[in-house]
Amino acid sequence: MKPFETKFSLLIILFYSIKIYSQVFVNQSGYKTELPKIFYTNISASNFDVVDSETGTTFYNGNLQLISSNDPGAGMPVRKGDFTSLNRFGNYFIRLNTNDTSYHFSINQNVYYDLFNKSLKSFYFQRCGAQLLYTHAGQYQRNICHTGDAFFHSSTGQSGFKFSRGGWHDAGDYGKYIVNAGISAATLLMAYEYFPSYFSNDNLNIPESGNGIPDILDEVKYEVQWFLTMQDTSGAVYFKLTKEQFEPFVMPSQDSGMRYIYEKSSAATANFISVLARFYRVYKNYDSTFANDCLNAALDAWEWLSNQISIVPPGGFHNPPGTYTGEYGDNNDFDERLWAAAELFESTGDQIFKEYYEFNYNISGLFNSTMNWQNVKSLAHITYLFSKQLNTDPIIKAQLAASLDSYCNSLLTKVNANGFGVTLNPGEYYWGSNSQVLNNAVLLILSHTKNNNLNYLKAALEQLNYVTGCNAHNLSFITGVGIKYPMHPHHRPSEADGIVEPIPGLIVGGPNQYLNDPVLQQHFNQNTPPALCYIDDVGSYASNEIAINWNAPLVLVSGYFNNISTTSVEEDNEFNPQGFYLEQNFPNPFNSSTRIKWYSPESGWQTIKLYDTLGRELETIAEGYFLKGNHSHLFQIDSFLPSGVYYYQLNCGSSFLSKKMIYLK
Ligand code: 9MR
Ligand code: ZN
Repeated sequence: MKPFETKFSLLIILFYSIKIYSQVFVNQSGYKTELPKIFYTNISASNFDVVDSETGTTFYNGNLQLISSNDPGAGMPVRKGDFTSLNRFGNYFIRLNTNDTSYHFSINQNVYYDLFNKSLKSFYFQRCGAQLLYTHAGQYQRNICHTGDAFFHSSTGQSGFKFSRGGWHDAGDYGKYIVNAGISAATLLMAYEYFPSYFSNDNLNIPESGNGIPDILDEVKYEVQWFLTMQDTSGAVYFKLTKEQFEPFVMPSQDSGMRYIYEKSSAATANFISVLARFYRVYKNYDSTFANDCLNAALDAWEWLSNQISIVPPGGFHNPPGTYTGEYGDNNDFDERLWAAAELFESTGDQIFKEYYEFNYNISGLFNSTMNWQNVKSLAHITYLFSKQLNTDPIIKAQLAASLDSYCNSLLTKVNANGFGVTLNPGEYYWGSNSQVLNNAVLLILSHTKNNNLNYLKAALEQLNYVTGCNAHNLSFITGVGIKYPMHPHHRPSEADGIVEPIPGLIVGGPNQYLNDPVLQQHFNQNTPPALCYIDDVGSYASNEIAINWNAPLVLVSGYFNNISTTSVEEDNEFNPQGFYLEQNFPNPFNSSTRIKWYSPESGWQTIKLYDTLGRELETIAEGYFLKGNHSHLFQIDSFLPSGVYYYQLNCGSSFLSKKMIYLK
């Protein structure tokens, strides 16, 4: 090495190590107006400025709070800064009094739009048996794959071919597994079912966009159609469709060789029931024929399942000799059956399913775990707790609500014990830990809708903050979202397509203290703080792979925060210390003769201004000295303004409140 090169690489190393060890961790997606705004740092500074990145003007300064001098998760000191009350739309960075700075981020109403869209669109990029066209996939266009799906594996005792094209590739590999697809599809359906107005977009630019059906349902239908092919005439459902070995890192269309359907399983059958019963409910208003086919398939599956006294195959599915693809091993199908019964009850109101759930619901406790592919008990309980059936048992519902509340309280305890506000204790950084964090956020959000406890909402937001950059890696764990994100996910198309940028919107598994792959073992050991056991290396399948069941809760949580109406938030003093009230206009859309109403807690000079979705000020709607009390103003706007989404913001002194409006000429 020449002396010059040595010096140069030393410099790089020095720079790199400074970057690693002293940092300011922000949500790289940005901070939504009116919601809490928290960041973290491991630098021992005492205060911080929030600086407008265009003008250099400081708009906020505050003190840092020492959370932990040695955080047990991340093994570093953690300080926290809070700039919640800064509601001015703009682009900023944090500057500590030590002069250390953060990545740039924005404050506006739309910061989660990109994250939400990309995370949902990523399911389209996982489609199997379809060509992805340039119009929908852009540079990630690719040829059709796996048209030969699939042949029965000899372990099924059957032979020959069963048409089973379609569905999503499970993860970084090209396999398709009913069990894992079950929680994934169900979580997307849950998002739509509980928050329909948040998840009704039909403009995601997938092939079905613009067909009048929400894209999230179109995307799930793509999976559901594959589910239907995995059912046997007996009603039972086959466990998975994969090769015997994981594929080489080639594009899906280049992946040749036999793919097999593996044996029937009770866990797969129960997952199938839950998804199809749920799909029926949300889809019947769009296409009742297809929806009924789904319900009937679910009922046939139940018919088979209810005749199996114990788990099928005995001990749960295991790979037969010679097969090394994913196993999704689970020797207990109690929770899957309970969930299937709850979904069928919700879809049919039938006494049989009601009794099954009510007889069994408390056998292994109520809410005492967060859902994951292996344990879906909480999904069963959620369905009953949120049931719209009239004949539910009010006592059971009350028990479930109380149990969910106390479970969410235990999540708050974890938040408080963790330097970064994450719902993981040391020991809980398992394979796919990021999805556990997000599923915890799902429970917090659902519980908040029941009891309006704002601490749950704040905690849910902290979980989203964590995966978008408020973590010890100073990394957004989602490809293509934020500034620094994984560039080498264990995802075959992202690696094989020859494009530097990975396919966007995919969340990686995240820190895994159990070091379940050779790359993790090479870089870390059991003394590594659990939250640090992550590496952006394509070989680290146990920390840097992507998977549909990890992306699904990201869709729910980011879509929720993208759309959340802050009305409930404003009514709370914690979020609105000044007591302002700006009435959300119903019906939204707006037209140029909509009356805007607000309440001023004090007299003073007040303005209402109009902004576009990028936070650019367009014009002043109203301005003047207003007395304490109720006011209203007729929205009068210049005729140049095109129809679209805007924000209007009420401003008095240092207080701001904003609302989204859909303006229709
Ligand atoms: O997500 C699964 C994780 O919980 C398990 O610990 C791990 C090992 O069994 O398997 C993970 O699932 C993988 C599946 O088996 C095959 N496709 C990729 C999945 C994500 O890594
Ligand atoms: Zn495929």
